[in-house]
Amino acid sequence: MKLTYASASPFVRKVHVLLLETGQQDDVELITVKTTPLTTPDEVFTANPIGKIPALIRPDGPAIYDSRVICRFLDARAGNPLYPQSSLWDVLTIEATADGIMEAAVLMRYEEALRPEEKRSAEWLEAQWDKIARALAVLNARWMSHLAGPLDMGQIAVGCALDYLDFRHDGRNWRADNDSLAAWHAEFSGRDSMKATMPHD
Ligand code: 99T
Repeated sequence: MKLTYASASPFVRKVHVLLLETGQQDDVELITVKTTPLTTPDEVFTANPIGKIPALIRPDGPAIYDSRVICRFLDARAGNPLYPQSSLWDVLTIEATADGIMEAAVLMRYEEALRPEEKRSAEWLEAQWDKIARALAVLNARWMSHLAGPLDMGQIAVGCALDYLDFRHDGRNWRADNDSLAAWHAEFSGRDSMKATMPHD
């Protein structure tokens, strides 16, 4: 199998960390691509008509896409260790919260990196950051005992989302109002799979 890949993408990183944590890294070749909403290589569109990464290209079936779909597929292949049935709805909700943080943070990144300065909207950027701040507050207040439990896909997604905030929006200082989450993140970042997949351009 092949995965459309960019180190900077937190969505791709979720899949990469899952591969490492479940010992499937040798089953998937990483195909490095450069894609933005304004420049989409043919191979990205071929795998996903929406033009986003990651997509998982399979020899025996259609390519599948959206990181949540790919993560469910690869986890099922490994016997479901990261989406345990006993806490499935909590795991999926935490993953959706982390993905929402990533989506807002990536939109901010595109606004700042791709739009000419005179067309950027400070109001729109702040509205995106407000979503992120609300999601962080909920993780910090509601989900810490879950995050402290056995490894699952919710934790991996939150780890990837927080590292992406450091990578692209360091100046926002997400740790300021989220002490518990910051302490959890410091420990979670020590995992080999997280250290091996730190984002870079
Ligand atoms: O929006 C585009 O056309 C290209 N963007 C992407 O492919 C981003 C890369 S993160 N991926 C997604 O937005 C995937 C979201 C989807 N719901 C999923 O797979 O979960 C790039 C970040 C950066 O370069 O800073």
